[in-house]
Amino acid sequence: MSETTTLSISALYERVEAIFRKVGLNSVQAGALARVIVAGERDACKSHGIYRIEGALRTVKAGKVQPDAVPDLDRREGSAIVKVNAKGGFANPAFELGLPALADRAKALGLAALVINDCAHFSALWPEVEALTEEGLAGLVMCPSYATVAPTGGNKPLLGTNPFAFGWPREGKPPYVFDFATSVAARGEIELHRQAGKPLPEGWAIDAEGKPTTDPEAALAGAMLPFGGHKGSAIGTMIELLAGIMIGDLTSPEVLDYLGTTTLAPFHGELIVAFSPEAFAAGRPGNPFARAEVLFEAIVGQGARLPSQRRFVARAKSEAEGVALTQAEIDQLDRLLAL
Ligand code: NDP
Ligand code: PYC
Repeated sequence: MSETTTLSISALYERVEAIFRKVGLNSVQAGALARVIVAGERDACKSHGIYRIEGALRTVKAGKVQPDAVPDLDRREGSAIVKVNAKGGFANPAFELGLPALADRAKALGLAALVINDCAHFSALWPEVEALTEEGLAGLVMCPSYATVAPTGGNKPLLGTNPFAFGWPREGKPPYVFDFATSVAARGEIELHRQAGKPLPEGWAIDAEGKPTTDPEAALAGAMLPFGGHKGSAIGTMIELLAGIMIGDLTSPEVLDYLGTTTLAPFHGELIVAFSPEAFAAGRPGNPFARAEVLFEAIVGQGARLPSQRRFVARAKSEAEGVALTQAEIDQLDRLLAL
């Protein structure tokens, strides 16, 4: 077990934000990126924590994201579709800008969507569904990525790892939230296995010849596999349709053509849908939140755990004790701060 150093959440935030400010991100971009990365590290989601800083910096250096972008909210009133153009910046500040209008309209209309276009995107989606559940709304979030996943029955990268997240608000308790790649695992997990010199579990990937592999290098050169066979393949395809083609933005193969590499943050759009459970259940028997609790209790009553429980436990620990980082991670932050 390697030695760890514990930083408070605010101290980690200050370091991450300072790294982004040093390479020229404006305060809107740097603040939103630092919030999402620190939240990942705080919740022990290592594949989308501080590990992502270097990828974001490479993307800035390659000129594939606008470090000083100021996202633009289309202020037309009344529509259930709220649009934010990220102006070539990262998705996270665009989400923060669009959230109040999305929540207001979902409460007023029962249902609303936020479309983010023209953004670089590297983050986990649960911070966004949690922001909706904090407003008492249920939410769905999805986006493409770059072509790294073979459709079931195929053998070449085509779909993205296309993350898909859902949240349901709970009175006085952490929300019900799931958030997963539609590939067997996030690509970040494969890269972390490669860095640690560990083999992949079987069934995650195929090599460039289409043969099953547990070698992370061969997997990165070949293709990842969808989760759940044809079912994950179909959900990944739905995300290309809804959060790529339908919103007039890039699909995962188009993103890979545009970037020419998977070492930079993908550039595409994102779709966020917010639902008011009260509005949908109006006029029907029972309170939707109370009924949901009966379902959650039945799940837990069988000994199963709810998704995100691991994260909420990790969050409580980080909030009480700070975030434990290895010496290599501290060195990485120091090196990036000295750039
Ligand atoms: P995981 O497989 O680690 O987890 C998926 C979900 O399942 C989580 O909500 C997790 O909760 C839950 N879960 C795991 N085990 C159990 C269990 N035994 N019982 C109940 N629930 C469980 O996620 P992935 O590796 O697929 O994805 C990781 C992250 O990568 C996601 O946040 C995703 O948004 C991000 N990602 C981002 C992409 C992008 O392009 N921006 C692309 C692909 C992925 P818990 O966390 O509590 O374990
Ligand atoms: O982990 O699959 C992933 C991923 C791709 C882009 C951002 N995260």
